[in-house]
Amino acid sequence: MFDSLRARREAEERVRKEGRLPPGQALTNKFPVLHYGPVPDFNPATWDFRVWGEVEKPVTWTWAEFNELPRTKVVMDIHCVTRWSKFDTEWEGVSVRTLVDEGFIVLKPTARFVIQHAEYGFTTNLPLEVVLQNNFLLATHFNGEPLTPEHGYPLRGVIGYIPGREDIQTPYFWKGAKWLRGLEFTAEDRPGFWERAGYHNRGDVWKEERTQY
Ligand SMILES: Nc1nc2c(c(=O)[nH]1)N[C@H]1C(S)=C(S)[C@@H](COP(=O)(O)O)O[C@H]1N2
Ligand SMILES: [Mo]
Repeated sequence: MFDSLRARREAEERVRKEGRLPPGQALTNKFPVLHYGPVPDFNPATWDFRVWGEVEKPVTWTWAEFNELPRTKVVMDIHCVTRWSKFDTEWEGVSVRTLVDEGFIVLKPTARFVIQHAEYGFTTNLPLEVVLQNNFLLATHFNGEPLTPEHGYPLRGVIGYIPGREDIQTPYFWKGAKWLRGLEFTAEDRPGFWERAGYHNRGDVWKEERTQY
């Protein structure tokens, strides 16, 4: 118990020295669960993933089809607005950048924002440029295992900090929707669930953009 407390402190000191601990954050080795509402069931026979809005052709993928899309792995640090940070987390799934580059999604020039739509109507919004960054992924796996139900199985958005990538934006972890069912590309920005509840619209972890007030 005290050994693990000391190990946590030492790990936190290390990431602080490396410049990877954002202001107001603390390192955790746990993986807290945070969301509003119940954990939905998953039925692979009826699940689908929709892409619509400012795209040349809306698409719908079944679970089987989604699993045929090109896959990517990314290691990043995730930062929750409730002040815990988890380092060197490994995610596997589908990169929106790859889907666009390889023509699975054809954007209209008017597309500027992306709304993630999840089960029970949960949404969160990001600028298109952020969704196309390497630190945003449609993830099916965490640390080599399928997501657990409470962390978003079968699919969630994830966003985090890739060490050294000061050139790309890092929003807080709430901007990854668990139980993700679709992406809506829009011309205008539209605040999502937590953004309407008072969270910051951009939520940059390095600028501590936690709330609007
Ligand atoms: N569908 C859905 N996704 C969600 C949320 C939610 O309420 N519903 N909460 C967000 C918030 S506030 C956080 S901090 C992260 C937490 O993810 P975790 O439970 O895997 O740690 O999920 C985000 N994604
Ligand atoms: Mo959160």
